[in-house]
Amino acid sequence: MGFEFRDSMIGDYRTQGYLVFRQILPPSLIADLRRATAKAPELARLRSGPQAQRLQPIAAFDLDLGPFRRYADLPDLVDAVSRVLTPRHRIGANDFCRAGLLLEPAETPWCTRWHRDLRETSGVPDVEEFRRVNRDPLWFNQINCPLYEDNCTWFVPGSHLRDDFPAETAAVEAPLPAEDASGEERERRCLEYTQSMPRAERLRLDAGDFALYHPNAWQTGNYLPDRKRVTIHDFAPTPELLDWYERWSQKRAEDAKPTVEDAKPTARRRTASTS
Ligand SMILES: O=C(O)CCC(=O)C(=O)O
Repeated sequence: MGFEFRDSMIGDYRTQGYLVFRQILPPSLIADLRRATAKAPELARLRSGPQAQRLQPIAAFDLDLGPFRRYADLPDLVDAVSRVLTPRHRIGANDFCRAGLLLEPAETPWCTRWHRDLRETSGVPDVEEFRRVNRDPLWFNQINCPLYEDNCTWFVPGSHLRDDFPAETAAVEAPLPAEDASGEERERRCLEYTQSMPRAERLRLDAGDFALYHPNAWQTGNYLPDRKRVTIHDFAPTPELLDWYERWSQKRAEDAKPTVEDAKPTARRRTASTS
């Protein structure tokens, strides 16, 4: 059965922080997107090595964006996103300026640490503003749209609406597998690590599903080299959210600029600080 919108999805998304539109992409579009992304793993590995996990932004690479534009304009998808978020949230805004492709590693299993994408400490343009918009379930959003079955993403439902629990911060720090462990040991340890987060759920996605989720909820990814992955990683911004990211980028660039103090010779700085 194809995708059908249910009104309960609107409330589910706000309280859980994620939602999956099952089989919303038609097979013909999946085929076109698979063709358009066929060389993405090679491009990503040439650029970042065999364990590359993403190619981003797609607009910076020699990929046919035609099928991506058809995905962004898909009537069922535009309708579902506008009902769960608002009609002002549009996929493909700014011609996929932040969209990427999530890929499987070529050599060995690995996982990222549990994280929230953005926190007050992420160099946000205005901390008070961030506190307010971050508790609005519709302000930030992220998308995973798999072109092949994808079981990599893990998520803690409801965590977008609250601060961290102590058991969660402890789970983040649990040990990850050693670099030189065997593939099977790494696979087992990464799985145990992701499962150790209280209330964590795995997003079990099939080709053509569309997961919408809050990027500042607890999330992680667990990756196996023998499970092909090509998943569109995207967002559906409003003009205000695009502006927020622009201000965030500018603030981070300013924060990264060396200060006069940084430019002083190290010995002089050491003397000054002890005098
Ligand atoms: O690979 C994934 O699906 C996880 C993505 C993730 O953790 C992130 O975007 O920060």
